[in-house]
Amino acid sequence: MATGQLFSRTTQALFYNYKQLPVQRMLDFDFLCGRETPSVAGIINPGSEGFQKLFFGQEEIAIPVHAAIEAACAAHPTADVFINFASFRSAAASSMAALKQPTIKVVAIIAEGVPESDTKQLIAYARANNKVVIGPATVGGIQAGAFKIGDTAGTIDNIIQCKLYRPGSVGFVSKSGGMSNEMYNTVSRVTDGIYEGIAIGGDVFPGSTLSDHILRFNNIPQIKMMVVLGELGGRDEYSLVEALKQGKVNKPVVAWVSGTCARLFKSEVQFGHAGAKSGGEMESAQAKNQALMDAGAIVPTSFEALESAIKETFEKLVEEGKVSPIKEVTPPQIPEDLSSAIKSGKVRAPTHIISTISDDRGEEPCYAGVPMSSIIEQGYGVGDVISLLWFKRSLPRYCTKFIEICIMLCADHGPCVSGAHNTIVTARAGKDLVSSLVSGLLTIGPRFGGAIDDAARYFKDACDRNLTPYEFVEGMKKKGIRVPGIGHRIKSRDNRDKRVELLQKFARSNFPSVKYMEYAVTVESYTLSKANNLVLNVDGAIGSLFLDLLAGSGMFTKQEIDEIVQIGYLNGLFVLARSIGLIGHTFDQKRLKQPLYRHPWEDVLYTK
Ligand code: Q5B
Repeated sequence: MATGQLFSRTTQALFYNYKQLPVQRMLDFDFLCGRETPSVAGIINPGSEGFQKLFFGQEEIAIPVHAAIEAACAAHPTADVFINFASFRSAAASSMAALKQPTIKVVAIIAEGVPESDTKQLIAYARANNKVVIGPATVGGIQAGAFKIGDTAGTIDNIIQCKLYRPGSVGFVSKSGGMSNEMYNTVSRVTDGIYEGIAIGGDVFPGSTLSDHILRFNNIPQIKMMVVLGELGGRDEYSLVEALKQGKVNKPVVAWVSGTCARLFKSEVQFGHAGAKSGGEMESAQAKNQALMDAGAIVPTSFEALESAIKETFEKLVEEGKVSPIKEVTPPQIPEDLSSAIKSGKVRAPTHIISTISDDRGEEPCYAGVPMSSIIEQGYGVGDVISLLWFKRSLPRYCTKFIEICIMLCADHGPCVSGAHNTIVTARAGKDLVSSLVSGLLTIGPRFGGAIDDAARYFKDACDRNLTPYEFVEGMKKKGIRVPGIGHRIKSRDNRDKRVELLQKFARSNFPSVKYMEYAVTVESYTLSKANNLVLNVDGAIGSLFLDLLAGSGMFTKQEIDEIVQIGYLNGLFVLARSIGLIGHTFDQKRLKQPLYRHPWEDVLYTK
């Protein structure tokens, strides 16, 4: 592998399997380094296309999203790094597909648990084609001040603290991603900082090895010394030992293999990484540290002494004039995300919506403060749910039962009424459920089904003002208004509406008072004296009885009753109920495979 730089300040990557946080962290790092172009050229999200909005400093940018690797590579031919956030199940296949793209030079595989046989195939292909694999099971790597893979180096605060926004003189390679964050800190404290850091990953077969990167660092003039953090298990460190012995590395190498504590355990121990297993003597941390020391690496006596070993090595290079002083720069401030600023109490922002009936933020949704589990466990019905969501209170059982009766009685009234007719015609025109439903719902209004609110308004006003039926009806006539809730196309004195009778019967035996209903009945007696079909209809019965419910339940103030009537809650009962029937009519027509409806000519009067 050898050769030199993998990344630069213009390197761009394709990010596979979108994850918001690591991509945003890459872009924040770019901004911190003063990069002109974002380091993520495109996102690949199998099966979806479009754009993903993210921040580049204070500005929002739209990063293209591609459905396939090939399409992304074709669209971004200069993006040569492939950052693979796929799961362990699909990481190998997608990595191989990326390696096969001529534009891709480096593939970083984040997933843990990629099958070793798959990794071996990736390694073989990469080596044969002069490409670099970092990982699997890696956090990635970073070139200070230039390019960063995913979550490498952690938060922006850590990156600033470790001065990773500008290059130093140290090349660092480790197996562990977590420990590399720790070491970036250590290196920044005792040297002029990191030039490049790579975590090769903790698997038994890493895509690229410790020595691969050390030999590469050796060819990068800006790197003056190298730090290696190995770990027990496997034999990867011995390829570095060989390289050192063969004189292939001419810059100082400070190395430590962690896991010396493994000898304290009586049996074989598996540490965090798949490859970090205390095996035979050769694989022990002690043996590897000794071999590295014998080969010429600077190996401290303990992990605690690693920092001073790095410090001394760096100071020696300074004394020898091999390191030129770094020009310090002040990185720009990354604007804080509104959500985190709100969380920490630093800013406040006005909300855009106010809601008082339900809340889905907790463990379970609540309707007017009542958790979903209580609604189910306490046997609430649809009437109770309506009482919570519409009236924001738990109404007595007789009230919620009345609501349920209204819903059941108004659910349907045959195929010939306005709403059902529209729904049937729409369904037969091949439209979908929602279109067919709303087409029917849109007929609900002052003549059809939507007279409940007006009935309640006018009956309340007339009853509260003690108008006689004569004064009320004739007063309406003078104004040219038909009495809402009175009259029906097919119901009449001799063909009473059963629904009205049922509602009245229930109310008479359950409501404390039926004052408004009785008033409506006296109005009906008067209108019936004018015409046979001027009966109290279902809208009028519900409107007048709901006034009795509101006034008699003792659950509403006078002001609240006026507001409910004024806003117009009550047509909601018919809308909700009739939706059941209209949905039924839609399914019925579709089930019957009814063709497009065309009204017969014979049924139209053509005239001039
Ligand atoms: N006249 C319902 O009218 C209908 C009068 C009136 C005084 C009145 C009509 C009306 C008020 C609105 C209302 C809800 C349009 C009805 C429903 C759901 C449904 C439907 C279903 C279901 C019927 C003949 C004569 C005229 C009029 C006079 C009529 N209504 N006077 N107050 N309210 N009502 N809607 O039969 O002297 O000849 O000029 O608007 O409450 O929608 O099943 O079908 O479940 O689906 O077309 O039940 O009453 O009568 O217009 O020919 O009038 O009576 O002034 O007098 P009609 P028209 P005149 S429940």
